[in-house]
Order: sequence, then structure tokens, then C-alpha cells
Amino acid sequence: MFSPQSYLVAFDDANLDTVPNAVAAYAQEKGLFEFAEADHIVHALATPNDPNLGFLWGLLNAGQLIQGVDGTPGADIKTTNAWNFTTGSSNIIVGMIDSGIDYNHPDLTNNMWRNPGEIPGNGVDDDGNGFVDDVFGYNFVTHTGNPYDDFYHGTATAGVVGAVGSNGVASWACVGGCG
Ligand SMILES: [Ca+2]
Ligand SMILES: [Ca+2]
Ligand SMILES: [Ca+2]
Repeated sequence: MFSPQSYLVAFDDANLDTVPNAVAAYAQEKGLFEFAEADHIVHALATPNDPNLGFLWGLLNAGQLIQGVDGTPGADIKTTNAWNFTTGSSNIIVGMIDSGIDYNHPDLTNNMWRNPGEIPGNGVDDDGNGFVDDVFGYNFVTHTGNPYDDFYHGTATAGVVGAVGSNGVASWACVGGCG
């Protein structure tokens, strides 16, 4: 290796099972090794192709000019760094309390949670949760199972949380292309 007393150990059948086992075995030999770690190949993910990602300082702020205002480089949540590790999971359900949501939005519809126990539009509370036809959520203003967004604030915030990423699709719902 480049530094003295550092060694690269190669062995047959190196895979996701054997390498962690080998690392653990070396790490236990405290008298011989200061540390042991796997020799990873690190890949940077491609920057998402969603248009207008650059309008979202909160996700990535390189000091870019937005509507005549300079950003502050680094004043963001390091989203692109996080995306090198994960871009989320369909197993995570996010509940949002807002003005509703445009569940047909082209950058949201494929990520929308759908109540599996509810048959839409039949006037019946099929899953017995107390809300009739609540397929995408519930509208506590009109007291119906239609939470469609009539103000579009909730659609915008939902876009930040759960828009489909890197699909080349954006709209002002996400100020264009986050998520
Ligand atoms: Ca229901
Ligand atoms: Ca129903
Ligand atoms: Ca998108």
C-alpha cells in the first residue's frame, strides 16, 4: 500500500459474506493489526436529471443565483451526498398534513401511497378505519375521501419529500425536480 505498514490482503472467494468475516477476524487480532477494513470500490451516483434541481438551495446550494439572489454555498442538507448512499425506499410511508396533494401529478403519482384496504368511489369504508373511500388519505376540510390539493402547498411539500427522482420530470410542484 502507499503508506508503510499497511497491507492489501487478497484471497480467493472474496464476496459480500467472506470479506466481512475476514475483516472481523483481522480486527480481533489487536496485537497484530491496528485496524482492518474492506477495500471498497466507491462509485459516485450520477447527478439526478430532474430539471430545475438547481432551484432548490435546500437540497444543493453551490451559491447559485436564483431569482436574482445569490445562494450561500454549502447551506443545504447535503442531499447529493446522501443520495450516494440511498435514494429512499418504497417501504417508508410518509404522512403529510397540509393543503392536500395532487395525487395525479406526473412526478408524484408513481410514489403515492394507496390504501390497500379501500375500494375507491363506492361510498363504503371498506377497511373500517372510519373514513369512506380514503385511498390517498382524507380531506378533513370537506370530510371526504378526496384529499386533492386545492391550494397546491401540500403538493409542493410532497414533491420535496416524495417526488420520483431522476426521471427527467419536474414541475413547480417541486419547484422542478427534487425527490
Ligand atoms: Ca376507509
Ligand atoms: Ca371505499
Ligand atoms: Ca422528478
